[in-house]
Amino acid sequence: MSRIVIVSNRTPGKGPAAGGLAVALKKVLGEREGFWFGWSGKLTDSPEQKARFEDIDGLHIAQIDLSPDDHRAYYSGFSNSILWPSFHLRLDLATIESHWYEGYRRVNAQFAKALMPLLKPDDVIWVHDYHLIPLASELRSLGAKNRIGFYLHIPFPTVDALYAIPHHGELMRDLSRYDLIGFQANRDVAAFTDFAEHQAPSTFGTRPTEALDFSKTEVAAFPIGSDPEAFARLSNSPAAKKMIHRMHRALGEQALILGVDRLDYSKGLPQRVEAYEKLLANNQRFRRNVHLLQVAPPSRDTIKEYQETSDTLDAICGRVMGRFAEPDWAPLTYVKRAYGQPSLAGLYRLARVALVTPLRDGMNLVAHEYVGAQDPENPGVLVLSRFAGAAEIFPEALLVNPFDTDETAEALRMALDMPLDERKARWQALMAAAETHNVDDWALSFLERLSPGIGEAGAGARDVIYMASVA
Ligand code: ADQ
Repeated sequence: MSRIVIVSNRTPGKGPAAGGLAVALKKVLGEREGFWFGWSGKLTDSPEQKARFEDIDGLHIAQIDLSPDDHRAYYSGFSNSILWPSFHLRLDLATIESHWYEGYRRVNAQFAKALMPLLKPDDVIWVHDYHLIPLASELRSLGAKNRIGFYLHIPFPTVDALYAIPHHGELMRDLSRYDLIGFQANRDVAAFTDFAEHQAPSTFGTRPTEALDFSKTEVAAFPIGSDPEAFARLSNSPAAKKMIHRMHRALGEQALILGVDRLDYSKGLPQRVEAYEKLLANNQRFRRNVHLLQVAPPSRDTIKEYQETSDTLDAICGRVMGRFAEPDWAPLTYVKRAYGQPSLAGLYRLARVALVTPLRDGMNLVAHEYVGAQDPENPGVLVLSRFAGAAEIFPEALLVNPFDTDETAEALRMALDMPLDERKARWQALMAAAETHNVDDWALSFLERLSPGIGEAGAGARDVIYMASVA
């Protein structure tokens, strides 16, 4: 049977994997032959061109080091200061330095050169995310004929935002070298199709008459999910119970409103706290009866726009504290650190409302995890941004426009006032959707589409909600 080769920017580290994605892909690799390839996390002035193999937690992992300059241009530069903001429609936050593109391509070429000698002809290659868009092109130029799939974890941009990205024509040509492109949501498939069908030949061809040919590339939505049953179990684990106990002691009868996010401008954190401020301003009865806990570990904090988001959030949390806090009551707690999954599951379980309001998000796994961790007899309410891919999966959540803080404040009020019967009915529908879109089936459905037969056990569980073959 074909081996599976997973390629991502970073390879998983030692110890319990942080995210459901790493767990799911580990499971895929644990059940089949193959290996995971990526950057080791080490920087060195003259990196070896050959990959090192290491077994970590029973996984075969092949890694390369990068030079500090290349890494800066590829990771903080082109990937996270140009592609991330543009794909999230935040062109105002993009910083463009033209030399970053060369570093981005150099690292992709370095990945390809180190990966190529490790490949067998029938290996199936699954490339993850925006850092590695050119990888298939680079591999093909070295002679790879393998099936290669690409999965984009973040949203695909509108055509206008795409045009704002330097070298977008080359990047789109790179995408056409994949056999399968997977997106999170129908929204992304539609944006890609819009580009592919309406591309102006004079803009995208190497010559004025040459349009890009996507006829050999299949494009489909494969919405990622979590492992809701694992979160249900975790929410009853000793670590979760300890967290619940600790929070109970601090909160008493106050209803907990919870936000859990990386500290990223795409997550809409300042807008969220502003909505909470409006809830307290408009509804005196909630003061002393609710508490917002926002957990937001720093992320990409060498990038200026991330530091600015952190400063803005500090300021707005301070403002809400100054406006509403009393000597014996604080309206919110803001914790800038990461927690293990069991502690998070405890927080999810206790929270009467999850406030998941990104301005734009590929999927948003926190929404899935929250649903999985609820008590079926007394579930909480999910307030969810309509601009998260998760909104397509969870129409029974209270869907809001996160830019409209009045609307979010009103959704918070509705969530806090929602009767038990309605909470249960909504949660049952949400849980059914979270189970349908679980992360294991997601991985198998992508692999099965990329290489029919490879998913085996998972083949029957395929759940692709939309498919467009772009000719
Ligand atoms: P992210 O932008 O990182 O992922 P998200 O989908 O919410 O966003 O996943 C975050 C993960 O990190 C969750 O599993 C969550 O439990 C964990 N996490 C967040 N805060 C944490 C904390 N304080 N402590 C511990 N863990 C924490 C990108 C895309 C998303 C897409 C995912 C997966 O931006 O849209 O859903 O990939 O494809």
